[in-house]
Amino acid sequence: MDSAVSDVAHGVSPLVEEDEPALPWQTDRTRAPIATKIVVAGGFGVGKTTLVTTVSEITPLRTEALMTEASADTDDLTATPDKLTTTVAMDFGRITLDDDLVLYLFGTPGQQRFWFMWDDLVRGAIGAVVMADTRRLKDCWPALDYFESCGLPYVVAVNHFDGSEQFDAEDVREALTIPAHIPVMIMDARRRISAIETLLSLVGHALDETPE
Ligand SMILES: Nc1nc2c(ncn2[C@@H]2O[C@H](COP(=O)(O)OP(=O)(O)OP(=O)(O)O)[C@@H](O)[C@H]2O)c(=O)[nH]1
Ligand SMILES: [Mg+2]
Repeated sequence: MDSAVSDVAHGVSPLVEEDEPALPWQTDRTRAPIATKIVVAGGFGVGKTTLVTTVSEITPLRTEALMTEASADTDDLTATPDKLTTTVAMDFGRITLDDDLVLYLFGTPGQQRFWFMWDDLVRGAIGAVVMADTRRLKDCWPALDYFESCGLPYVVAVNHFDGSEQFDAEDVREALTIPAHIPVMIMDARRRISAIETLLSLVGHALDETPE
């Protein structure tokens, strides 16, 4: 699929081909922007803060705290040996798509001791991105269970880490037994285009799932 967005840090190019004339609704500046809330969830250290930071057009709010040896037994750093901090409340960022769709992004904390905050973080959200790392797929189970049980639309985004084996999205779907109607995609949370395509997929899926 041709990418619909630019890879620059600020401003997102219109979702139309260059030689395609803009439709009247696309140039109507009087339309009020639609604001939506999206949650970015997943296991510890899977790249939630990275995703929010990569796409945000404002300076993202981050609540990182240094990790100490006290967490060594609970937080496995084998997959991310350079990781020094963890999110202790939430990440917050904003991205405007197509001039009038504003996504407010809320990244969850990954450590299990902060899961009690999820009920507050998801309130009012239209959907969630559940991030997964193929080296530790089971870490995303709690997030999958959570969104399945509360009925919030979600997509699964496999954050591909350098050096890890690359799998097809369909292999990941099978491994996690994700139903056919839920999008599963391979992405890179450090690449703006890739992260925005994940968000667009979630918005499309949430629209499909939400009754008029
Ligand atoms: N190679 C690679 N590294 C990544 C990618 N995404 C994140 N990282 C790195 O992986 C580490 C974890 O990233 P974070 O964004 O802090 O993960 P998180 O899910 O917010 O972590 P917690 O809030 O502690 O649960 C950081 O050191 C990132 O630089 C990726 O796509 N590829
Ligand atoms: Mg984080």
